[in-house]
Order: sequence, then C-alpha cells, then structure tokens
Amino acid sequence: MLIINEERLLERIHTLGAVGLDAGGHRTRLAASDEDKAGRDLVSRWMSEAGLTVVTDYIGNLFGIWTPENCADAAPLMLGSHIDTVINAGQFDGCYGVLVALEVVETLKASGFVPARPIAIGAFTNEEGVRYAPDMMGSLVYAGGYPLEKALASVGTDGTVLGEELRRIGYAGTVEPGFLKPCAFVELHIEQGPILDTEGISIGAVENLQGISWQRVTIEGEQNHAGTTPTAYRVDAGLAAAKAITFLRRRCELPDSRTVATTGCIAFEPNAINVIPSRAVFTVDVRNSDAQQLCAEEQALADYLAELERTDRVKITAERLSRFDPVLFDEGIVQLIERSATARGLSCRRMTSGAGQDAQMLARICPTAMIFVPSIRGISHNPLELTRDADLAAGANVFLDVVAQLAAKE
Ligand code: HGY
Ligand code: MN
Ligand code: MN
Repeated sequence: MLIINEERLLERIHTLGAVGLDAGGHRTRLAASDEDKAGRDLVSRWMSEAGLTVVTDYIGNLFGIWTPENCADAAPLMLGSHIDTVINAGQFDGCYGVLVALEVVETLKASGFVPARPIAIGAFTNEEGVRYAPDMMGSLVYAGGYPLEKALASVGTDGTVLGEELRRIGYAGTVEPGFLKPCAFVELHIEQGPILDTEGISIGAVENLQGISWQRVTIEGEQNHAGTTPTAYRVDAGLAAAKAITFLRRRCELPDSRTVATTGCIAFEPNAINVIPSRAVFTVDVRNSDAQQLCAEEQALADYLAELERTDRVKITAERLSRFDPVLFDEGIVQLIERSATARGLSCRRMTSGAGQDAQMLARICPTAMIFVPSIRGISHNPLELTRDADLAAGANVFLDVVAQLAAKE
C-alpha cells in the first residue's frame, strides 16, 4: 500500500505552524493579515516546488493544480481546507488538510500514478470568520453562495476592508471564484472535539455537519451611578446580557437538547467599574445538526429577548452575521473512507462535524465528504490543539487512498 512521507508532512505542519507567532509565542493568522500573507507565500511556494500551477481567485482562494496532459479537460477532483486561524490558535486546524492534500499529490506524482482528471488543492480565504464575517467566506463565494463584491466590501472587526487587504498582501487574484467545476471535494481535518480521542478511534468518516447561526446582539440600558442607583431604578444593559447568555446555556441543558451555544465576544459601554452599563454588545453562535431545531433555538432566543425588553426596560436589537443550514455529505465518498480505513486496519466511525468547514460550502456544488483524525482531549481553537503523529499519518494515508480512487475514476 502506498503511504505518504510522514517526515515531510510533519516538518511542513511545524514550519507553517511557526508562521504568525507573536513575541508571546501566540499563533494568529487572521484572514488577509500580514501573518496570513506569510502563510500563503509559504504554501504557494511549496505548491510551485511540487510542480503545481498556482492560481488565486478574486476572493483570494489559493489553488495548486496538477493537470496531467491526458486529462486537462476533465472535471478536477478538489481537495483542501484553510490556513487562516483564530486568535492564539493551534497549528493543525485547516493547515493539516491543506498540507496533507499537497503531500498526497506529491506522493502520487512520485509513485508514477497518472490521474484520469486534474487534482486541485484549495486553501480557502477567511474560513474562520474572526476578522470578517461570514465565516467560510472564501469557499462560500467559490460555491456561489455569497456575492463576490459583497465579500470584498466586508468591513473587519478592525475597520479594514477585505478587498483592500487582499490587494495589500498581493492576493487579489486573477480568476473568477468557481473557475474550476470540481467532480468531488474531500477535506481532511482534525476533529476539534473529544469523540475519536475518548473512544480510541483513529478515523472519523464525516457524514454530516451541523447548522450554524451567528448573531450580534445589542442591548441599550441607562448609564448610571453604581453606588447611588437603587436596584429597582436600574436599567442595566450588562445584567440583561448576562441573563440572555444564561438563557442560552439553559436551553442547551434541556433533556435531549443537541444544541450548543457560545458567546465568544462581549463589550460594555462605557466599560467602567463604577458605572451601570448603558450598552452591551455580544455575539451568539448557536449550532444544531437538525434544521428545525436550529430554527427553534433562534426563535426561542428572539422571544426571550422580547421578554427581556419588557422585564428589564432595555432596548434590544439583534443583527444576523451568518447562518448556514446543516449539510449532508456524499454517502459514496463516506463509504470509500470507511473501506480504506478498514483495509488499513484502522478503527473508524461515522460522525457529524460540530465545526463549520469549507466542505459544507463545496457540498453545494459537488459530492463532498470529510475525514477526521482525533484531537487529544478534543482541544481546539487553542494553542494546546494536538493530534498524535501516528494519527496524522493514518488520516493522511486514508486520504491518499480516497484521492487515488476518486482521481482514477473517469
Ligand atoms: O467556527 C467554526 O466552526 C470553524 O472553526 N470556522
Ligand atoms: Mn478548520
Ligand atoms: Mn477553526
């Protein structure tokens, strides 16, 4: 059985992982930042050195394409993930998938394998959505789910405009997003959750992905003195925000609930220790793998906020930042993953992706599936994110089998 070059893969993961480290050793490569540019420059160099044609589209999606003469016109097989990160990130989220795709293409080329179709490796822009919303933006635009001009005009949390930043870092691109019409898309990714590690399973054959709803909630109260204002007189935006966040957690703790909810950002104004906040602005990330349940959660929150306006005499507005329905992946590719894992003597189980992924966007335009490898203790979006070398290699070899089979098919 063909296997990847584990040493070369691990070395690239660590080399890319060293890009974007600040003085404190924190790794951050936000979309279209200087650090993202440095990561992109490195990956596109590796793609060129591997003999791939490197192309960037107008939303900055970076592609390395292997087009053997005999099949230039066939619909390409597309692989890939993302190399942008969250703040103070781990080194495997997204990067593992892009670097294994490159490793697999190099391994197949060196083995003399001749595909029946081109193979394109994508590193999609702004998968994390930390600096610019929505998340999975590059792959969403690529799949035709979001207008290019609107994406380029996105204003970041730092006031920058994405299109200008892409030009500034030299990744404004030369081709339309969607320029390749893939026959299929496969993404290898760390699980970022605890299931595979807890159950001692090597491979996750990902058959679906949960829906995601992002909102920004603004609560207006009445700024007042922390000491002299009697409790009954208070119109406390901070307290109302705390009630809303607690309400969401209570919903997730209901029996049989499969909802997860997160408030990752919160800000008070004027943000002073002895002043009752006049305003609270916070984000809400709600996820559920069932479309109806996700709608029910959004409605429950809207109803609660309306109730809160009455009970706390505050004014509340909610702005939708992004929303994606749950996604089902391609059964045929999921079975390919399971067969390869079995043939390699690896334990495997089907699972749902709790995280948003570029694959959920490519699934709009072609048969798509994902492979997961274990995250130790399920830690992710955290510098302690870690996957054992043996698991990284095992996932890469299963990915190699799936790519070889999908690329061989006429
Ligand atoms: O938010 C997510 O699930 C992904 O990491 N972008
Ligand atoms: Mn990711
Ligand atoms: Mn992520």
